[in-house]
Amino acid sequence: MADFQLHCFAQSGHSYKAALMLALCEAEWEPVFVDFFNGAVRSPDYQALNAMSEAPVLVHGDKTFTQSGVMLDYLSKQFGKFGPDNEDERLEILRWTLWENHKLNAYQGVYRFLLNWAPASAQSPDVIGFMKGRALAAMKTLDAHLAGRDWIAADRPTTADIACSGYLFYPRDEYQWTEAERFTNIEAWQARVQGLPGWKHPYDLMPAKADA
Ligand SMILES: N[C@@H](CCC(=O)N[C@@H](CS)C(=O)NCC(=O)O)C(=O)O
Repeated sequence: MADFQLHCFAQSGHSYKAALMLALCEAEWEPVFVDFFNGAVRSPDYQALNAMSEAPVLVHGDKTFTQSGVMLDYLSKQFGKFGPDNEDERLEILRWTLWENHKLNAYQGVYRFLLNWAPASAQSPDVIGFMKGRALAAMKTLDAHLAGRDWIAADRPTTADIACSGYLFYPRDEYQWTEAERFTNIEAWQARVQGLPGWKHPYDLMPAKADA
């Protein structure tokens, strides 16, 4: 058995954060497929693993972690990588990790879910439009922050960069982004993230139903 098990699925940007961190740290890990689109996170077995009914879940020996930000913090300490060098950096990483969970990845994730996988009865144009507006506002915030800087929270990549990567590498057509909805500072930063040794696309790191 590998050192780490990550309960995840390919379309999950929240899971991608932990999967990408494991890959960048060259950890020995294996994915455990979560059949999210068939309601797996609501099953009693899964809720025994994660009472919050969410993917991802990270298992390391006798330790079980939920919440991607907690996993990134734990893994950065385990591997001595992508963590802070001082208290100011620690707080800056925490600030962006809290923000991405609330504003960036939460809205992008729900917006993309509604567009692609929600039942027709849940695809209200008003709700989708609202989610899209919130997702774009968060991307505008990140784009402005990245103007004139290479990395989000320090002068080198940290878990804040990995956290903000959650939903940004999925195909643009899954969000139906138009050509006008482009963020050049985010795209330049994404190229730097993609250049990190061990980087992989979410669809190459985590299982989907067909290959589970
Ligand atoms: N704050 C959580 C968010 C996790 C999350 O929302 N995961 C989605 C899948 S990508 C989920 O399981 N959603 C179930 C639900 O909201 O009912 C984290 O960062 O781990």
